[in-house]
Amino acid sequence: MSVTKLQVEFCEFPPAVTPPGSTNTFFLGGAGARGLEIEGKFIKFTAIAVYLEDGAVTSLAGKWKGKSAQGLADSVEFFKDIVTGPFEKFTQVRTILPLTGPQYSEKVVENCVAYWKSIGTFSDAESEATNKFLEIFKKETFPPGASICFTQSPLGSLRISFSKDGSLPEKESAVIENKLLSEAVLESIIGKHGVSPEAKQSLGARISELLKPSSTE
Ligand code: HCC
Repeated sequence: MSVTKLQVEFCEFPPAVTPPGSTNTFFLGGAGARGLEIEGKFIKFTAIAVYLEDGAVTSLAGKWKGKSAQGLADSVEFFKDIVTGPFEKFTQVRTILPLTGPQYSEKVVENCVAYWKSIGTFSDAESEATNKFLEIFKKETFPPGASICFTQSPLGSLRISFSKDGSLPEKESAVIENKLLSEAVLESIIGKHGVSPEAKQSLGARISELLKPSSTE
């Protein structure tokens, strides 16, 4: 597959990876910064890359082939199909500014819970899974350039791993078996109210290109 690498601030994301906890190859679907507006200035906190298992292209083609970059980037359903599709996903979050484990994980959990409330689901299993998630991050610190990695299987396991730089961790630090949490972590980044509109634009443009009739025949 012909995909390029991407650079977000000082973070370079290679075009293809084999993530921890998987034997498959994944392509770089898209990447972008996650920032916050602070006193009128857009401050970039993290750089987020979303990789998809190679089989994702065939899976997405049926419904999305021939759609424009903007058509995909603006479609809530397109991102839903990425989040819930029957292929593995790998998300690499790199810190641009330093964050502590609790700072990062509390934000993620807050967004996941908001998402579940919006779709009317939230049970003891999710409450337990989010507690486990917070526990895993409790003692971590992320200096600039560190990586927080999530390998999401379509069956619902969420593998979490860390590295102090851009290199991929050899093995995962923890696994949480909860499908809704695994999906919500990615949904909170690229879903309807996702924290990285830049990553959504990037995914729309690159996947539109990959699904161009000429490049998939
Ligand atoms: C999420 C929510 C947040 C992030 C994410 C997924 C994220 C957090 C950045 O990747 C951040 C910035 C400033 C803070 C705390 C966290 O990248 O004070 O669902």
